Amino acid sequence: MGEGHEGFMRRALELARRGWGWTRPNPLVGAVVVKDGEIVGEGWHAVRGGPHAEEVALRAAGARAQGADLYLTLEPCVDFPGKCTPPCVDALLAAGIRRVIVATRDPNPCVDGRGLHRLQEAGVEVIEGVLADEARKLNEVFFHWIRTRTPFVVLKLALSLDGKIATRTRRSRWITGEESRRVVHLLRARYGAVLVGVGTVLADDPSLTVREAEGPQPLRVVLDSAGRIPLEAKVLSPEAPTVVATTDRMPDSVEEALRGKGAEVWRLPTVGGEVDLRALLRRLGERTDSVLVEGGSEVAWSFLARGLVHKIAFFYAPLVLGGREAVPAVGGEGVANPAEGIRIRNLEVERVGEDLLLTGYPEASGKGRD
Ligand code: AOF
Ligand code: ZN
Repeated sequence: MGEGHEGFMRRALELARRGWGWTRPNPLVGAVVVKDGEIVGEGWHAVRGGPHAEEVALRAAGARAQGADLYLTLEPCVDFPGKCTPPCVDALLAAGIRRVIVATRDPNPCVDGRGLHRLQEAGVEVIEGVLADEARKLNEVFFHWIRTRTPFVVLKLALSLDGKIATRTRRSRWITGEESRRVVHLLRARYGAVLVGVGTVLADDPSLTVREAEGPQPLRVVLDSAGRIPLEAKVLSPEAPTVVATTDRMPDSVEEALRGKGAEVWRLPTVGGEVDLRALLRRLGERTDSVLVEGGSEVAWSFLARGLVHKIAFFYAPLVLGGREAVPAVGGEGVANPAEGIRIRNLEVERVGEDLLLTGYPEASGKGRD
């Protein structure tokens, strides 16, 4: 696998990122057409329902695509029921592409190797696996959702160095800096839904919209088993849709009032009197590909303890709050023994302004711990 392949694939990945936030639940895809060592066409998937990356790049290349190489961050698609664009494999063959270099296969069960197979059958050379890890990471949401039809769950917390998300007087504004807050808005645009517990609504009254970044508004979800959400809560504002996830404990009058404010009310099965999070995720997966869980402390533990978090994003501020009555980042029962703790794999650290952003993947995610 030569340097040249990686260079062009890196460019394709860069192009793919331009669709950030707009393609869900479809993947981020980039395409580069190369003839005699030079780029003669580029494309990316810009918006859900719009043309695929391949189509855009082939159109840009025009007749120069004849006999050229095509670099793709994802296997090209084939025809399948319910699809809204023409299959890319046919377009590649019609354009006379000689060789296709892909980063990864498309895990969509309707594609899953069929695209590559059809190319090979038609005599097109296929090289697979160039920058595969980068490509899988770029589309970690799509890879999860297309296989499970449940959302990719990211737990985001803003905490002090000593692990608190609010002071002893329950105040949390602001622990992290402005840059971190801007990054959070970018995350809200990327992920399809944002979720908080009703405790956070009562304590902070967040609006959970995207304001400090370019991007689509997420679906807002409030976990509220008993129906305690105030009707004047900012999360019920009209700028973005809202779901209140509840149980039969919510009085009918509250449900009616919430509907009157434009919110959807989902009465879900329960576990120990609270909303069954697995049932919630199954229903949410019919609507979107991902959810950013923004707390609070009890909600964080509920998701983590059940093995329902796929990724964490913890923003640490260079600040110590102290206080035995302060709110810990993660509440609940916790574990009795350090060996039972939830281990985080592939931890990465980056600086965001004065803060540190730690990302990683909880080990037991998806398997379930309860
Ligand atoms: C995209 N953009 O650039 C590529 C995709 O409904 P459709 O016709 O847009 O097809 C969506 C599927 O096509 C998607 O789930 C994925 O399997 C495949 N590839 N999708 O949105 C692209 N190359
Ligand atoms: Zn396609």
